[in-house]
Amino acid sequence: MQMRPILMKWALFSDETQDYRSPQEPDFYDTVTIRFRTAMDNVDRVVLCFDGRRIEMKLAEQEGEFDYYQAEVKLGCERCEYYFEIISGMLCCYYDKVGVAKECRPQYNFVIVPGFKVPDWARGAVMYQIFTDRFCNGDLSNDVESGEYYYINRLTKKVENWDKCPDDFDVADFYGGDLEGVISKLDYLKDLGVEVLYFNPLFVSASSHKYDTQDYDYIDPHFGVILEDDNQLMNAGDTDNRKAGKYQRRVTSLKNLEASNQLFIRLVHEAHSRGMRVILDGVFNHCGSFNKWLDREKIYEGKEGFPPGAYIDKDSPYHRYFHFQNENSFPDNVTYEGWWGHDTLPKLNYEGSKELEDYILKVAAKWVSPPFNADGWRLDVAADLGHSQEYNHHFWREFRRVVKEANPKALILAEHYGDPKAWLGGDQWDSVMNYDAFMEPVSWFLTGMEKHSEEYKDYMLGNLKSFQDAMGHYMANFMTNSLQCAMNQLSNHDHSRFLTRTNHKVGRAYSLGAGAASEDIDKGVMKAAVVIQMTWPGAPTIYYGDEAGVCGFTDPDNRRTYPWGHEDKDLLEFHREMIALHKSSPALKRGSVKFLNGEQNLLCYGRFTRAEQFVIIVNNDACSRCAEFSVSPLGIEKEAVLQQVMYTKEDSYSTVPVEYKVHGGSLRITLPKKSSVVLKKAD
Ligand code: ARE
Ligand code: CA
Repeated sequence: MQMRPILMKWALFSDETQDYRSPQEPDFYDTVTIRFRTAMDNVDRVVLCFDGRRIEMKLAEQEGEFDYYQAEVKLGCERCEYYFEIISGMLCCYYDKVGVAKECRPQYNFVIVPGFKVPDWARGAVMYQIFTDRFCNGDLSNDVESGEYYYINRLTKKVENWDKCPDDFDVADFYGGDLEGVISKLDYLKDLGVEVLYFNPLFVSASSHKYDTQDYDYIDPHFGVILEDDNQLMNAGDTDNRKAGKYQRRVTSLKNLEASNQLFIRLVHEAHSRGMRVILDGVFNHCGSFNKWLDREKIYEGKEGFPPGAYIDKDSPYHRYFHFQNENSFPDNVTYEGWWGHDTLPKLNYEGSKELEDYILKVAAKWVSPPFNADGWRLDVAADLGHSQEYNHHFWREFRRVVKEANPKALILAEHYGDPKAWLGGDQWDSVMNYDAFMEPVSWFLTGMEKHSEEYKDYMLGNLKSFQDAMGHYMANFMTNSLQCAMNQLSNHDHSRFLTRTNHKVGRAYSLGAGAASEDIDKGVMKAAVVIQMTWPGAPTIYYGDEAGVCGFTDPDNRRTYPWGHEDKDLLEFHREMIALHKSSPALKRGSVKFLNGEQNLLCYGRFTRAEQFVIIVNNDACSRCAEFSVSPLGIEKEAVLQQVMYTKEDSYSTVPVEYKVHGGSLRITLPKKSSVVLKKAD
């Protein structure tokens, strides 16, 4: 009897990308072809264990060093799970989403949900997050004025110096950024390579961050349009209220509100005409205390057409929109529930009012429909919504139904910390802001900084094993179509900026100055991070200004203004190059991913399809390192040439092509300290 060679575990592969499952996003009752790769002539059998059935896979193709096994399955309308059993002589092992395993691991099974599709445009799309007040001031006439109104007992302040860092408490500080400013920079963003704009909240609200919605039906006129005439008219009638600090001057003018919505329509139109999409921040767990439903600030009290708010009167038609601890404390009932105790963020009581649910669902559909035509929602604190898990899931199912009905191509992307599986089963969200399987591991691998605590954890810095384990585990929480549109960020408005994190002691950078130069940062590490971001499965999302070298500790320092005119040109050009590379490569946008043999501080992985292969290596060490590893798992031939398409080190980068030869399947390369390379298999 002929002895079989040992089982080549490195060659075993399958995932939920197009190469190994077609169609990748099957419909109800579709027939799906599932493939599995092994080394050539290396195994006896591959069994597809599909929903309790054992299906013998057939050897369908031999190519290069591999055998491709194949099986077809007919779907119904239910979710199914599968994994593979590989048998070679006496040996048997399993293959699931995380890779080869000795035992079955049901939590890592591959999953098919018939009919679950994410918007095609969102998969691997390059997104750009804009905190509008701080991005660009395109219209001076709509600026919030100093002393215009009170917000949490503090008068609004117009910050006259665009380059000044935000103060400690800056929710009532306004820099004047607006939609006109964004429109004026659309060509800049297009040129950078951006495909999707994600806006922090834009609806009427008294704060600079606008997570406390005053009115879900209109864009805030300070971001939109303020017509002079209206201001004068409104001021005249309300001097007393204003003196008493109660009156928010401009936003209640219908003319301003409608003009602002018109400007938003123009913005979306301008973005669409450049091939860019627009997604909005949907803050539906809570509204703002300024909202007419509560009217804590008594803005609407006594005005024609406005019934009393729930704060003021127990008989308010909005009473059941909120949850009051003490039902006998009217008027001025301060016992309403606030999100995480914030009294500016009254939690909406959906279980108490079907009318409220209907209203918010209408809002959800309205903004993704003509004439507004937004392309989707990012959902604030989405897991907190409602008072029970049961209601929460009910709401998101309804939300998906109405949004997709209104606009089948709309994206539904939730903010979520923790395990998102319960919402990613195909019936609720498309995907999430990717903290666990992106921002967090990338941050501590490269900087030692833990985003959750903004603390420096020495033992996490360069810890490859933890990085691979975390990524493997958390990525398996997603079906691959969800993962492909997960929002992969290095920074955002809730966490310190990545460039600041590279100083390993985040707090120190706090408000040192607008430019990067004064801060003890490491651009080499930033570039390595962007290399990972642009070559990792998901939708790479740039937080405005990161590409220009903006620094900042966590909220509010992470909301510094965009440094127009004094951008870090080197970082900016580098972003442009990396984005272009990402966009031009199907393997980077939608291909498979596989770790290659790395070591402490040396991260090696591949992105690949059957047609295109990339090798990415990051040396995060403080000294130069030599890496030697096999690239065969990516399907690269034993003797091949790899072309360097990007090389980064401390203060420079290069796209000059350099050839690397693969010998006997193995690649040998030396990288200086804090550097990275992206290599592409030459055609
Ligand atoms: C304001 C001030 C802050 C101050 C805070 C508390 O700006 O400086 O520290 O009040 O007094 C919005 C504004 C914030 C504002 C907040 C409250 O953007 O500026 O803070 O409202 O008025 C957790 C949640 C997560 C949430 C963050 C903020 O899980 O959902 O906290 N993120 C969303 C938005 C925010 C927004 C809100 C919620 C409220 O993205 O911008 O805040 O609508 C760890 C934990 C996470 C925690 C995270 C960040 O990683 O694991 O659970 O997120 O830290 O703190
Ligand atoms: Ca302005």
